[in-house]
Amino acid sequence: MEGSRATTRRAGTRAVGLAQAARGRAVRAMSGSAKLYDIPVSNNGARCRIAIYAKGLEDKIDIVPPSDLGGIKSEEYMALNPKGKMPLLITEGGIALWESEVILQYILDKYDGPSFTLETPEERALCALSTKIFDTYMQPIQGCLYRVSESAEQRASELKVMDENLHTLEDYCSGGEYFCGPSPSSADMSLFPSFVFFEFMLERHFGWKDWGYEKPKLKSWYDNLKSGGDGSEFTKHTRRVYDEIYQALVAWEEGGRWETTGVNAHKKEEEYKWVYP
Ligand SMILES: N[C@@H](CCC(=O)N[C@@H](CS)C(=O)NCC(=O)O)C(=O)O
Repeated sequence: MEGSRATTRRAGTRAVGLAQAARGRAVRAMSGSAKLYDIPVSNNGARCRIAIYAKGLEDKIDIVPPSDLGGIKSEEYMALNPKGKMPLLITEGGIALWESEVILQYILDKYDGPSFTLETPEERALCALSTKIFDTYMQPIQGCLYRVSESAEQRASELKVMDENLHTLEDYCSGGEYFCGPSPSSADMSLFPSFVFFEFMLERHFGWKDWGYEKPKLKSWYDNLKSGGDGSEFTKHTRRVYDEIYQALVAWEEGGRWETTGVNAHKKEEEYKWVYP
């Protein structure tokens, strides 16, 4: 796809028509070095940032803010990602890729260096399943922890589903150093950044004593990736992403986010359950 077939059109213009896109061909933007549009607080984008750091790709993929294209809801950005969300990858050849798991798998597949592929089909299936559980049942409602919600009832019911799915993930966590066992995989990259949200928000803003109650495997996995220690190269990168997200969440907190999004007001409605267990 790279090289001669790459278009030279500016990012933001529709490089192929809708009919061509509809035939399953990728939307192309500009060619040149790859660009990941993302910001530090973005937990979905962070799975791609871990891959970029862990494969040593910072000179091959520039991480730039969506504001370079006028922001995620600008016409220019939405021509490249019609959902208006981060992350967005423009490949070296000018293909616009979105959905963080698709971008992550592309980065792991495309570039030299460790592929983080697990050894057996069963391990790989469990890695994919763990990520799918999060992306299908948690990611779409994680906003209940920090965004405006229609009502306290809706926020509380989504919080309950989050809690249930944390228990489901506990069942699939290896209990070893990494999510799927002794080796790091894409499941670590995909899940860890969101657990930075969970620890921060459930304990500091929802008053949970322990975000990982009754989930010893998830806790020890998370603590390992958060530690950045023990001589493991991989945990240095997860720790780096932890710091990026944590600092951004502190800035949200200082800006009064849990007040302005109505979380604090909802928590006063005592007929709903906010603190687990
Ligand atoms: N399923 C998408 C979710 C993307 C997503 O929700 N991204 C967040 C940042 S982590 C975002 O752009 N939020 C802003 C918005 O929805 O307006 C993915 O995995 O890429």
